[in-house]
Amino acid sequence: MSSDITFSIIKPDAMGREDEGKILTRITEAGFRIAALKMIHLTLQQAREFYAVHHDKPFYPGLVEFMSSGPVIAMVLRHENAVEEFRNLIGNTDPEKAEKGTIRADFATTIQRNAVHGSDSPENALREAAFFFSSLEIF
Ligand code: 3AN
Repeated sequence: MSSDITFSIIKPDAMGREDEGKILTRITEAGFRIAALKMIHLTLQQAREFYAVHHDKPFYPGLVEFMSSGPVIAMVLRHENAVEEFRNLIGNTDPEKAEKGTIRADFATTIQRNAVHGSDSPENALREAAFFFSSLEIF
């Protein structure tokens, strides 16, 4: 399966601090091309569906409440080996463990409020992109 796209969300914590411009600059300066982008305020139900894979985890209720707490920016990004390259750019889920210079090291505050989402596999990138965008909206 193609790995030239990944899917990302700039999360409500980063949006609330108005860090979205700086984060988008970091993403494009790292060579990612924006193939689709929209700002959206997820309902609780939409957040539950998006994170359904985590429904049995203890952090799930807090995660879906947080992700529906304010607007987010959802985007599809193009790059060679996009999924892996983007996860390298954002760093570890836990900002305490995120490598210096990564987006999460610089913008995340906690493991939950971790500024950005990045798909963890090419299959999930396609599924997540299709959750937010129709094929006509991905360039
Ligand atoms: P990643 O986003 O780095 O792929 P996942 O898929 O394991 O991480 O987790 C999805 C989201 O769930 C994370 N981005 C984070 O917001 C939240 N999360 C993961 N682990 C925890 C945890 N232990 N406590 C609170 N929230 C968590």
